[in-house]
Formats: sequence, C-alpha cells, structure tokens
Amino acid sequence: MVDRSTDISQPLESLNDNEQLKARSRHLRGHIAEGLAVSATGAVPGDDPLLMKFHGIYQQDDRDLRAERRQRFLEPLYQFMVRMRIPGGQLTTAQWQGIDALAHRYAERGIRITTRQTVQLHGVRKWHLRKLMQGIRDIGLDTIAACGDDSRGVVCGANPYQSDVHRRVAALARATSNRLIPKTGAYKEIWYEDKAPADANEEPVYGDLYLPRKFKVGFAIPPVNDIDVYGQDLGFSAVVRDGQLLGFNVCVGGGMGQLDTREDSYPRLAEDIGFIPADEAPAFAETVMCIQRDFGDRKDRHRSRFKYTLDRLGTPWFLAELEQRWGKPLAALEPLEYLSNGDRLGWHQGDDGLWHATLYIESGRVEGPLRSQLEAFFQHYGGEVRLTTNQNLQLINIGEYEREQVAWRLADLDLDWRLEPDTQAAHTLSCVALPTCGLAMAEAERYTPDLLAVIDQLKHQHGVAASPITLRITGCPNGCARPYLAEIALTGRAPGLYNLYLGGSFHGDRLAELYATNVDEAGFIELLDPLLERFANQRRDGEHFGDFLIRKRLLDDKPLTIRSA
Ligand code: SRM
Ligand code: SF4
Repeated sequence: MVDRSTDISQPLESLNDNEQLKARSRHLRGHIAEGLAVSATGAVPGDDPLLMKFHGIYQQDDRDLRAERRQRFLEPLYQFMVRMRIPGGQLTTAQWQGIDALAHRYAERGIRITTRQTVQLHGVRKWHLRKLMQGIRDIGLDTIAACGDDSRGVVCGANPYQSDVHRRVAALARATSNRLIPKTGAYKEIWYEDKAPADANEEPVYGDLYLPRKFKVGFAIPPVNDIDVYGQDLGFSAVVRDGQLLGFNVCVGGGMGQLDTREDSYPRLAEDIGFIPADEAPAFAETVMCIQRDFGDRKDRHRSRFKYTLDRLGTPWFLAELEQRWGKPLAALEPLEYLSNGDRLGWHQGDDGLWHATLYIESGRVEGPLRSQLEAFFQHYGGEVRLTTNQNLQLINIGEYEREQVAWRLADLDLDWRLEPDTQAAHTLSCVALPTCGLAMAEAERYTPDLLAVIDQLKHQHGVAASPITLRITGCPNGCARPYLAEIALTGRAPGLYNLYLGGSFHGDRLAELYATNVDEAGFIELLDPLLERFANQRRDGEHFGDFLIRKRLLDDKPLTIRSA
C-alpha cells in the first residue's frame, strides 16, 4: 500500500535540512544581506549560500587554485556564479550588450550561454554582487528563481521556420515563467535595497517551504525537439495545424540527474499524458507544479524531483489528482512528430518572410576573440537576439532588405563559418564542469575541443563524417548537458575517466544506455571504433547511429569495463 500522505503536512523536524532552512528563511531572506557585509571572507557565511540559489546566485571557488591556496593557508578563492532568468532566451541587442558590459566589469570568463537558454556570469566577487544585480535590473532583467527549489527558467523552442507559432509559444513561455516565479520581496530588499514593507501574504502559491526541489518547464515546437521536451518535469509540445497553434500535448516527469552512488536515482523520460488548449498552458503549469509542491518528497532530497513523485505514487494517481484540481480530464493526445533535437544553424526564413541566423558557439562560451568579434558586430546590429538550449546564438527577425548587410558584416568579422560549422560540432553539447562547478569530477567544456577532434577523426576514418550524431559530455552524472538523451554521451567519474552511454535517439525520445564505466579517452575510442565501423557498413539509408545500435542489438552485450587511467 503506497503512503499518499504529504510530507508538507508532517512536523517540520521530520523534513530534511533544506526544508528547515527554507522554513526559517523568512521567504528567502535568511542573513544574506548581513553576509554580504562581512569583509573578513570572500564567502557568504553559514547556510545562506543555499538560499542565495533562489536568487540565481551560486557560491563557488576556483578549483584550479584550490590546492595552491590550501598550501599557502589561504581560504579558497570564493567567487559567485550569477544565472539570469531569460524565459524563451529572448533579448534585445541592448540587453546583450548590457550583459557584456556587466561581465567586463564584474565577472571573469566572459558570458556563458547555458543549456536552458539563459546566461551565466562566472567569477563574480562578493563585494560586486549587489552592483551586478542592480546592473542586471537596469537592463530589464533579473535572476530570481534561476536556481533553487522553484520553477526554473522556462525554455522555448528556437525553431526559426514557424514564425507566428513561434512568437505565440514564446509569449506563453514568458507568461508561464511570470506566473511561476516566487513573489517574495526578499529579492528587491537584498539586491536593490528596496525598503518597501513585505506583503502579508508573500508567497500565495509557494508557501513557506517553496518546492521540494527544482521544477523545469519547457515548450517545444515540432519537428524540432531542441529543448529536449522529454527531459523536462513538465513539457509542452506545440500542436500546429494549417499554420495555427491549436494547443499542446503535455508530458510529465522527465529529468536527467542521477547519483552514481544511489541505485534508486536515475534519468527518466517524461510521459505524454494528454492535450490542452494553448492559452491554458500557464495555469496548467501552476496546477501540475502545485501537485509536486504538495506531494514531492521533502525527507529524502535525492528522491524529491517530480519524476520520483510520479514513480512513487503512480501515473494513474497523478492523473486522478490532476483531474480533480484541473476540474476536467485532459483531451486525447494529438499526433505529432519530432525529427531532431539540434539547432538549425545558418540562415532560415520564417513563414512571415523575416530571416533568422543561428551562430554556433562552442559550449556556449563567449570569451576571447569571439567576444571581441561579437562586440564589434553588435555595435551595428539593431535587431533582436535569442539564446538556444543548444548553447547557440540566434540573430532574429531580420528583414529581407537588411539580410545582405548582416551577412557581409558576419563575414567581415570572420563569424560566418559559425553559420555552417562541421556536422559534429553542431550536434555536441557540454556542461561547464571545471574549474567553477563544485560537483565536477572530470572536465567537460574545456575538454570539448579535444573530444570533437577525436570523434571527428573516428568518423572520417569510417566514412561517416557527414552523419550527424548527438554527442554530449558532462563532468559528473547530474546531466546538465542532458547526456542521457544523446546517441553518444560521456559523464565524468574522475579526472580523465567517464561513463560511456550509447543509443539515445536523434530526436531525444529514448534514453541512452550505460555501455561502459570508467573509460579514458583510449578506452572509449576502442569501444566506439568497431561500432562506427559497423554503422558505416550496415546502416540503412538515413538511419541514425542510436537507432542503428538498437536495431542491431549492439548494446545487448555491454563491456561495462572498469578501467583505471
Ligand atoms: Fe545543472 C547543478 C550548471 C542545466 C541538472 N548545474 C548544477 C550546478 C549549479 C552545480 C551546483 O549545484 O553546484 C552547475 C553550475 C556549474 C557552473 O559552474 O556554472 C550547473 N546546469 C548547469 C548549466 C550551466 C550547464 C551548461 O553547461 O549550460 C545549465 C544551466 C541551466 C539554466 O540556465 O538554468 C544546467 N542542469 C541542467 C540540466 C539541463 C536542463 O535542465 O535542460 C539538467 C538536467 C535536467 C534535470 O534537471 O534533470 C541539470 N544541475 C543538474 C543537477 C541534477 C539535478 C537532479 O535532479 O539530480 C544538479 C545538481 C543538483 O541540483 O543537486 C545541477
Ligand atoms: Fe557541474 Fe555535473 Fe552539471 Fe557538469 S553536469 S555542470 S559537472 S553539476
């Protein structure tokens, strides 16, 4: 018999430490403001860094310098990562330039476009945080709920062909984000030094304990599954007929994160549950989020994501609860098809005649020469910008009359190759990992150029260089680059060692399988080599690598090697 009593109604002492911290935080205030004023350390003392995540800020330290600083009896080089909330990834050029200027002034390592279509600034010092947050406000952005136990940045497909539909879906993504953000006055009080008295009912939806864990919502526009809709806690797939947005097929319970140390943690694909009319999406998202608020696990934090709530209580239970709260059953799923999950790089014309150019940005990192080139480009570009969930940059809504000029300018600045990078780079994602991520066990972003060279070489050797294969690498099993949805994935275990996953689908609706553990570069080349050779010789016309591995049952016998470097 499944226990369906809610943790949220249990005595606070029986819940985990994070729940108790939230409860005593006075709606995310804690002692953050006091901690910012302590000049003896670059850190924010106590457990306030956990609360700062709700404000979009992570306390980190430069891991490259840890050992040296320890030897010199210095505290770690504390610094902060600041993640903005940019629903749907849409910015004006002035906002992009504003972010760049703030990064020059307060951050290190340039601008980082993330796998959830926003930007992160790394290496911010404590004494600059407030100035940075006010600078972000001044360009019309904020960072609230970019992290923490709340609804994170709502993502939206960046398919440039269907302009009208795309605009509507992006507007719904923004409306959903606005509806789901925390309402606490703490953010303005701490960062803007706003003295307005707090509202008596500060958090009408979240309550004192917020959510048991992060909750991710995304909107995809078929046939492009760029956002990986089946990796979202709540995914909306646009149903389009005759160029009109009818509504959304809804899926629930996706998630990537897992721990190598816990067998009861796992990546999970979201399940399709039914169809809703388009305008109902924001309210529907709130209803689903509130079910997770009330029934998510608040004792065992490692089992607190929505995917585990669904597996613990059962999808039939969830559907009954949803019907009761929503007031009606969901309509039947509409037929739709996904064909890819990468970005369509290069120039594309929307159905309203406007042009969009998607530029490849390796690992989403904008620094060094690329940063200077983009700075020069944006000085003479008045249009809009969109960030993609594949860490790329789109120049959007360019009129026919200005397209040629934009193209020349990109060519002059040596940015035009980014419209057509080689096939493999365009289908590769990597997470940040070292040196900033506190959870990284191996390199990801910094190893990506070498990894690409290795995989390109293997593909050339077997004559399959022109076949796109989704490739993803993360520095640990948490899955920030959604590795378990890729055809080939590496997740970090230790410096230079990775778990190798194979067999995800090209359009992101099948999980990859663990093929070998603890492999180094030589090890995964040795394992991939014969598989790519067979793919070259035995694939069907247009067949993707992941589908081939499954059809030929090549993952049935796994080496599951335990190697050491
Ligand atoms: Fe993530 C934690 C970076 C997308 C699953 N993620 C982290 C932290 C904050 C590390 C930490 O907790 O101290 C990383 C900061 C690294 C740094 O130095 O910047 C981090 N995650 C990222 C980003 C920047 C990766 C990137 O290279 O772009 C992405 C920022 C997204 C954003 O803009 O909001 C990012 N993270 C994801 C995704 C992909 C997605 O959402 O589409 C996932 C998998 C989907 C999911 O949530 O299941 C993801 N991140 C995690 C997890 C595992 C959560 C779990 O359920 O177990 C953690 C660890 C945690 O929360 O405890 C994590
Ligand atoms: Fe850090 Fe792991 Fe996420 Fe990479 S996957 S950014 S190493 S938490």
